[in-house]
Amino acid sequence: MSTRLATAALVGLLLASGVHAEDGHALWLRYPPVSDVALRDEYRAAISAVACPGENATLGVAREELARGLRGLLDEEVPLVNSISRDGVVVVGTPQSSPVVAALDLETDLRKVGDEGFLIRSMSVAGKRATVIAANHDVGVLYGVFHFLRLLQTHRRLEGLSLVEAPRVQLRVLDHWDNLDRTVERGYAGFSLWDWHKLPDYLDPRYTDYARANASIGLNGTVLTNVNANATVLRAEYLQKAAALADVFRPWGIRVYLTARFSAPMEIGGLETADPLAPAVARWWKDKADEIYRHIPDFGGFLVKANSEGQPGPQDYGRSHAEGANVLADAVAPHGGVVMWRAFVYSSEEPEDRAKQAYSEFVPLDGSFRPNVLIQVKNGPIDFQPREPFHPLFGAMPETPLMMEFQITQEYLGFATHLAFLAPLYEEVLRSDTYARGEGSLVADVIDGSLHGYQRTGMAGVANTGTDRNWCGSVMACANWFAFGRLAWDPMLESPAIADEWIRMTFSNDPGFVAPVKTMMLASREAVVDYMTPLGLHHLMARGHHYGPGPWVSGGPRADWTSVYYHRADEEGIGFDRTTTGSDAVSQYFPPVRDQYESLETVPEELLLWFHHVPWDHRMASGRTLWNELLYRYQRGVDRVRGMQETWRSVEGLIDSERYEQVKAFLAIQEKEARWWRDACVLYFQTFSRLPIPDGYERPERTLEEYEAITHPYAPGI
Ligand code: GCW
Repeated sequence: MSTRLATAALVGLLLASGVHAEDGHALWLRYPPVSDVALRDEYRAAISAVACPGENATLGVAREELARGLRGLLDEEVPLVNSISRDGVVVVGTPQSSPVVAALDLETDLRKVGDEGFLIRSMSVAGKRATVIAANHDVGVLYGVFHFLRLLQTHRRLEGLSLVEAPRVQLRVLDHWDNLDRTVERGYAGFSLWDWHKLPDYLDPRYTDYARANASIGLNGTVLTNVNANATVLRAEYLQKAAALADVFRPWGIRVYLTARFSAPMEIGGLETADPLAPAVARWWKDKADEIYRHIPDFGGFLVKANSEGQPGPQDYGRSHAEGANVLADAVAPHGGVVMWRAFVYSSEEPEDRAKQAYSEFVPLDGSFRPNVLIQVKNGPIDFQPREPFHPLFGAMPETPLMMEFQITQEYLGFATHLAFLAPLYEEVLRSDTYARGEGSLVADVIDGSLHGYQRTGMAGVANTGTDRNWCGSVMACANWFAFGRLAWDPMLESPAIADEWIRMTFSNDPGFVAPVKTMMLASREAVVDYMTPLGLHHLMARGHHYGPGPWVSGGPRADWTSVYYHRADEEGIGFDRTTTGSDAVSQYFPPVRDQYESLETVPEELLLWFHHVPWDHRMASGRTLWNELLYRYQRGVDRVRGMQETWRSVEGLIDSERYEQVKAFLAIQEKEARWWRDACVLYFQTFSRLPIPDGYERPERTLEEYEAITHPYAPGI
C-alpha cells in the first residue's frame, strides 16, 4: 500500500471510530455525530426541519448555528422550512420574527423570560408535533438555540420539554487583562486575541469564534483592555479598532467595554489635571463618551482600577472613589452605559491589614454612587488565592450594586498546566452565607440583586483566553471559562452539573469517561489548595510572576507584597491573627459569621490560618498536631495529583490521542510542581517549627537553599 493510501485508510478508520485528532480549538462546540445510534435515530425522528424566519444578524447566526449543530450531531442535513406541514419541526423565533411563534399561546411564559431568556417546549403546532424555541428578543433566541444544542450534545431526551430560562445576572462579562502590545497580564495562553495593529481593516476569524463561544454560555460583555490601563485605547484611531470588534461581536449579543485610565484627560487630553471635580475634566469625559458612542452605539461602559497598585485615581486629588466613579458615570449615563469601579484597592502607606482595606474604604461610600455605577469586588479580600473566605463587602453595601469578580486565568493556581477546575471555588463563594439580612443571605443573592433589590447586577471573570490553538493554554483550563459563563447565567448551578455538561460537550458522552473525569475535576481545586496553601494559608507564591512557591519572600517595596506578611510563621506557630485581638478583620463580617471565624473552636479548618495564629502543637480535629496536619495536607495534595494521573491513564483510548496526551503531560508537570510546592513550603516552615518530618512521609528532594535559589526570569504573564 502506498503511503498515501495507508494514510487515507488510517484517517478513515479513525473517523469511523469517532476518535480522531483534535487540538481543542472547537471547545465545547464540536457537534460530533451522536455516538449512540439509537438515540441519534430518535433525534432524527424528533427533528425533521427547522422553521426560523427573520432577516437580521442575530437570527442569522442563530439559524446558522442550529443548522451547523444539527448537521453535525444528527449527521444529516436538516432542511429549513416556512410552514409546519410535518411532524418534527423546530420552530424558532420571537413573536415579531416568526408568525408561527406569534400565533402560539406563549405570553405567560414569555413574560417570565425577560429580555434575554427563552423557552423551549415540546408542543403541538398546527396539529403537528413540534419543538418551540421562543424568546422576546433575538438574543434570547440565540441563547435558546445554544441551550437546545446542549441538550443534544449531552444526550438528553427531547420529549416533553418544558424549559423556561432567564439569566439571573444582567452583565455577564469577561475582563481581559490584555495590553495594546498584545501581551496579556497573567495570561498563559499566548498573546492577546486582539490584533490591534491590523484592526480595523483585518478581522481575524477568531473574533467570531470567540464571540460565538461566549454567546454559547450566555456571556454578553467583554472588557477588551487591561485594568492596568493605557489611555491610548481611548484615542480616535483605537476607538475605530474597538468599534470593528464590537461590530463582529454584536450579532452574538456581546457588548464591548473599555478600561478607562483615570489620568487620560491629562495623558491624551492635554489637561493639567484629572481632578474629577474640575469642570474641564468632567467635560472631557463627557466629550470622550460622546465620541465613543459615535463609534460604538451600544458601548457597554468603563471598567476602572483606580488608586490601586500604582494606578491613578481620584484620591490623587483628595477625592473619594465615589467622586471619581460618578464623573465617568455621568459621562456615559445619557447613552445608557455603566461604570464598573473596582474595589480592589489597598494603600501602600496604610498599616491596616490589607484584607480589611477595601471594606474600610468603600462601606462609608455606600449610597453615594450614581445609579449606573457597579462596584466590582473580587471574590475574596486579598487576591484570587486558591482559597479565601468570601469578601466581607458582600452584604455590606445595600445601597450600591456590587458585582462579582472571579479570576478564570490561574494566576495563583499553577498557570495553565495545573488542572484546577474552578467551579467548586466559584460555587463555594456564591453559596457562602453573609447573614447580611439574617440566615440565607447568600453571596449569590447579593450578586443577583435579590437581597438588596439592586437595579443592576453583574459578574466578571478575568479571562484565560489567548492565541493558543486551544484558547486557554490547556484543554482542561477551558472548563473554567465555560463554568464561569454558566454560573454568571445562573449563580446557583452546581459544579457537578457544570462539569458533566462540559465533559460531554468537550470530550465524550461515554459513561466510562464522564464519571471518572468528573470526579477528578471536582476534586482538583482542593488538591491545589492542599499542595499550595492548606489550612487557610495564602499568598505564599514567588514574587512578581507568581509561579511556584516563595514562602520566604520578604522585604522589597511593600510588606503586603511579601509572603511573610501573610503567614507570620515564628517559633510559636503560624497564621495571621485576624481576630478581635489581632487585626480584627473578623469584625467586617456579620454575626454569626464573625463569631464563627473569631473562635478557634468554630473557625472552619480550611480557613484556620487565615484568621488565627496557631501554635505548632495545636490539636486538630484529626487528632494530629498542627505541624503534622500541615505536612499531611501537603502530602495529600501531591497524592491527589497522582490519583488524577491514574484516573487519566484509565481513560486512555476513550478520546482522541492529541488532547489525551496533552492532559497527560500537563498532569505530569502538575505532579512535579506539587512536590516542589510541598517540599519548599515544608522545609521553610520547618525552620520555625523545628519539628521533624515524621516517618512514612516523603523526603524533600532538595534543600531549602536550593529551592530558594530557583528563579524564573521568563515566566509568562507579566
Ligand atoms: O492579582 C493581582 C495581579 C495583578 C493585577 C491585580 C488586579 C491587573 O497580580 O497583575 O493587575 O491583581 O487585579 O488589579
